[in-house]
Amino acid sequence: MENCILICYYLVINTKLESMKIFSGIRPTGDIHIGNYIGSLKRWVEIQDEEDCIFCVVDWHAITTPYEAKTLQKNIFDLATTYLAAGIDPNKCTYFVQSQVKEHAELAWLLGTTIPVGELQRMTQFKDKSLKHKDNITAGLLNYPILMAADILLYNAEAVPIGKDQKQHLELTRDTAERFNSKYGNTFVIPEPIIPEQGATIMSLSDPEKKMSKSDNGKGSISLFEDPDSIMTKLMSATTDSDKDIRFDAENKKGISNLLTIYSVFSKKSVKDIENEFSGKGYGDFKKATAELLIESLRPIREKKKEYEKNPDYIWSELEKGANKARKIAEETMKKARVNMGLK
Ligand code: ATP
Ligand code: LTN
Repeated sequence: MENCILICYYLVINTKLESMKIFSGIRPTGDIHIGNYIGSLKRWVEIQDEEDCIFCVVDWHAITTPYEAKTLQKNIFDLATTYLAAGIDPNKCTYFVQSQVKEHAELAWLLGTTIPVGELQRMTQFKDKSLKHKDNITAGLLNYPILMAADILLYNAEAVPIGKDQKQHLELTRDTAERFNSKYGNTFVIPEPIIPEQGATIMSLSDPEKKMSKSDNGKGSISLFEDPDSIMTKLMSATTDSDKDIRFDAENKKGISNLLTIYSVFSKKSVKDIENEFSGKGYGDFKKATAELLIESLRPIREKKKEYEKNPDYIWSELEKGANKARKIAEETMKKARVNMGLK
């Protein structure tokens, strides 16, 4: 009996020792869509039991593109309730709002002194967003990846679950950490990306050449909280090709391949099995089945969100507890980074 207790104790300690440090965040820029969910949030929920996870509402990132000051707090609250509705458990991980831990800004400043401007100007997201907001290209937008690097490096994260569009920013984070470590001595852990094999980029339903994005939340995007009628309408009008086969071909049949990916993720069936199931059927049948699957899969998330919304005190108090936990780790990393750079 005693041996058994010892073995269990050893296993618990060992599992903890082996767990990986994870950090990730989403910008509170509006209702999140199924692309954000598949590319990022869903994975967070799956790994929170085994890994040592920190999930953040990255509000300082949300103000780098035009936004309404009056609605920012609502967006932060909405995203924080979305995390919980999707299955994030604050008892299993650390959950907080970025601006509540000032060390993010301090580390971003220090890292900024080590990053060549050319590297920031080369970032695809900077180029895309600069084109979209031509009259408002701020230093904040350019420096965004420095803040993202600070978010990750502050917590010694070994892995970062993200969609494919953020891979370039993670590479910049790695380069920044390596450059800093070799110039000022070993300070930061070099993080790896965790990008889902399936659904790394969910495409827009109306234009399958473009990624689904919060900022284009028209016909192309399905919010996690979209009402059933609207899901059905958007799916039925999704852009597909003029062919008839329901077959995965990411090059030539982008629209149908995107729908197959969505169907596969939510049904947990392989693409091959879905192709067989729908063989001989038309695009209309497949679109309708995809809409019905989405409506049923998103229903519990929508219902849980409504429940959490009734209890804002709980949400804000969990976020505050999380910020206190996060701050302790961030303060330690900052001490090391300051001293290594010759600051006090
Ligand atoms: P915005 O339009 O405001 O830039 P966004 O839809 O690109 O928003 P983010 O908040 O930038 O969303 O991204 C949150 C997470 O979702 C990131 O990990 C990102 O890689 C992932 N993600 C965003 N869009 C997609 C997509 N279409 N498919 C898969 N993952 C995605
Ligand atoms: N840049 C990311 C959001 C983000 C993030 C992070 C993701 C900010 N800080 C740290 C992972 C880790 C985006 O635009 N989706």
